[in-house]
Amino acid sequence: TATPDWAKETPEHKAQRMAWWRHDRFGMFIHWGLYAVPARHEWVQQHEQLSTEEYKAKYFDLFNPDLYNPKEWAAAAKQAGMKYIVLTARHHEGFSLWDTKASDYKAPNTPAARDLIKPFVEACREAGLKVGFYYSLLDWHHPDFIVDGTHALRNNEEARASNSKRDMNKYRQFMKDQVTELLTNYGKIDLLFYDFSYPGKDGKGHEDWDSEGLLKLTRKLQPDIIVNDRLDLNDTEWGWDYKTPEQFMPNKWPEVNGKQVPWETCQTFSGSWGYYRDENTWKSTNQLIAMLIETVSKGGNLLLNVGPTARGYFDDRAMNRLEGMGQWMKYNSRSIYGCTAAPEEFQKPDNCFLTYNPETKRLYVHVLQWPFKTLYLPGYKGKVKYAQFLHDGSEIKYTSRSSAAAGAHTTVTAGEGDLIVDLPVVKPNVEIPVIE
Ligand code: H79
Repeated sequence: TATPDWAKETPEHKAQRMAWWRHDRFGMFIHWGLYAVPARHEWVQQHEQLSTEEYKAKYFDLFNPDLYNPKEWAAAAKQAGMKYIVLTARHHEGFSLWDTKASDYKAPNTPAARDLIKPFVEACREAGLKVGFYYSLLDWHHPDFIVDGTHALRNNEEARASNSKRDMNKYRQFMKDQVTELLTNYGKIDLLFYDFSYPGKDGKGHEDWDSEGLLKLTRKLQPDIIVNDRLDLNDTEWGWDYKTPEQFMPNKWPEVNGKQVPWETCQTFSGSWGYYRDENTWKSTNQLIAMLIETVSKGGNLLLNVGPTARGYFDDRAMNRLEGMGQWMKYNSRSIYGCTAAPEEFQKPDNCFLTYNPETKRLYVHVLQWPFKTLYLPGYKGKVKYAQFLHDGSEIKYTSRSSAAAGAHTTVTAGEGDLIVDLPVVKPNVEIPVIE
């Protein structure tokens, strides 16, 4: 597909637009909507086959986030070391968190009785965080959205029969009206996460959304905005800024046409995105820190999700993990911000992830499993000037095979080019120690 004129930009402008995102590496996703009330998955309307009338009758008047304080959200994100927040302005259920003119199905008409996006944006800015919106391409509420394989009423014959009266032209205009509001009324917006395309039989893709029109509008209203890859324009260079593996860790830096591309994995604490009270599959703080490190070690960003409760706060399971990550980041974020995959000449030691800061030329060895006294750095001889623990800046001694005193009681098994690092027997009191 040829690049349309409106999408043409210099590589310099693109690099400039993406600079903060490449540097920051760690953001917060927030999934919040009516589904926080039933508290059993953000797809509950679809899972339980509810019509939008039934769903609205149950939950719309119960949406009363009396403890909503976006300053607390921003503080929690900032404390965790996150640098940007992406909030679901509207998810698949079709409920808008802001005072949209395009729909009555919105927060101001619930007991919340106000635009919930405005104070969110203000709180983020005040905390120095970048602001992004998630915007669903699906809408199970809109009367013109053609019922398909993802729809809450996908198995309902009556609903399917209504498709002849549904007009996707109107739905496309509705999306443009809403995106215009979001990108006009809240100042500078740094990122837009469109979700998602599923082209094919009983699905929808770029023609159904008018993805090109949406993207054109997005870039016109916010020329420096960063846009994800879910508009089904994936075969083009201009149709997206970064790839978005969902709850998935690639085995290496993802490539498109043989070229490594910007990417961000979005991940959850427990599996679902919306607040799910009874889900018992929460990842540990240690796993989450390792996930962040692994992501950066492969050149990517981590967008880690919180599902706030119906009353508007982050529950203690979420807070606990955010605090744990923040504790680690407080002492170790130098191995995350501005970092990326290590140059290929540095091989990953056993049970470690590597990150690298190309500006300072510092290499970071994240030791996931504490070894007994010795860590071997394969082929690092001559490439290291000094080694220290990142968390306390204390020196770490190392030798190479030729300089190691091979007494009768030791058998040195390192290779010629390896470095042999002397670690303390007791693991330092930090979740995942980092050698700088
Ligand atoms: O917002 C969060 C999720 O609710 C949303 N994206 C994240 C960020 C999301 N959940 N699932 N998906 C996106 C992909 C869903 C795919 C499927 Fe299907 C829906 C598999 C089966 C039903 C669509 C229809 C694709 C295949 C058939």
